[in-house]
Amino acid sequence: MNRPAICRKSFREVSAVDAPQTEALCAAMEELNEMKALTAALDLAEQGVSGFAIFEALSEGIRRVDKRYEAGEYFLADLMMAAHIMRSVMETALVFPEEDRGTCMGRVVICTVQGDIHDLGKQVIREILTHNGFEVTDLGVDAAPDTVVQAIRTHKPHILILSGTLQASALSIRGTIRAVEASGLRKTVRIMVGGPAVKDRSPRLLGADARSDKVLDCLRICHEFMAQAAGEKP
Ligand code: B12
Repeated sequence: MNRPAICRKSFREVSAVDAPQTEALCAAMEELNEMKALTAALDLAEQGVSGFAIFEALSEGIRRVDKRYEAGEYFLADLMMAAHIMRSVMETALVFPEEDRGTCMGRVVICTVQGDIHDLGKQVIREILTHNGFEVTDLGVDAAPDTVVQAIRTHKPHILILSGTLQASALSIRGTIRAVEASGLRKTVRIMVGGPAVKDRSPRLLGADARSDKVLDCLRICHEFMAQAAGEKP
């Protein structure tokens, strides 16, 4: 399907009035109907509904899919289909206008940590940051601590973002930060962690500088990190 040429609203333009309109998209995701989901998302985009509201509807739809999975009505293949639909809608309906990309706000390295292949949350964060002027290097999923350390050496990021979804990924996040500490590079980079794996966890105990589950927090925190870094310059 071709991408529509319309200019979509930014993720920052969240509006409560968008919510009722998004039920069709939510339901299409729950039914695992890709064509219906794409049509509903494009309709919403044409109506000017914010990209964030569309993303939230997809996330709610995927939570409904998960409930059915937990109830034994859906299986792993259905979760894979849900992820496929989410990616497909995000690629088709959540396109950001190129002209919004300004001068480089800072360099970011992002990944899903070792042992975890969930990446839809990470993907959205990457898009939001890229759209807002950050230069983002995405190491993908299942990123080993050594890969992360090497990426810090190569790309010299101001910020490292570690995402984890599985419960076990909290340990992987901690292990990755320990590897960064052991490499002597910890002082060169601010670290933000997020995703369901670290919900309710203290960032300090994980060795991170910040933690959040909300994609929109991510942009605010990155701006704060950059302001702090600027303040530290001699
Ligand atoms: C889709 C899905 C999959 C897809 C993933 C595809 C992909 N490319 O991501 C597939 C089918 C591959 C999959 C595989 C598995 N999955 Co799965 N999966 C899901 C499901 C249904 C949705 C996850 C999702 O993408 N949600 C949408 C995204 C956008 O939301 P999100 O990830 O929560 O991220 C949000 C925030 O956390 C935030 N965020 C994320 N990272 C960061 C980072 C920062 C810095 C910030 C600020 C924010 C942030 O961004 C998002 C904003 O809303 C969840 C159920 C659920 N309720 O979450 C199960 C779930 C996570 N999976 C689960 C399991 C068990 C598995 C498997 C082990 C299944 C198996 N038997 O093989 C494998 C794991 C393989 C592995 N090694 O990782 C369990 C995890 C249990 C646990 N607590 O550990 C869940 C909860 C299902 C369940 N009810 O049991 N899964």
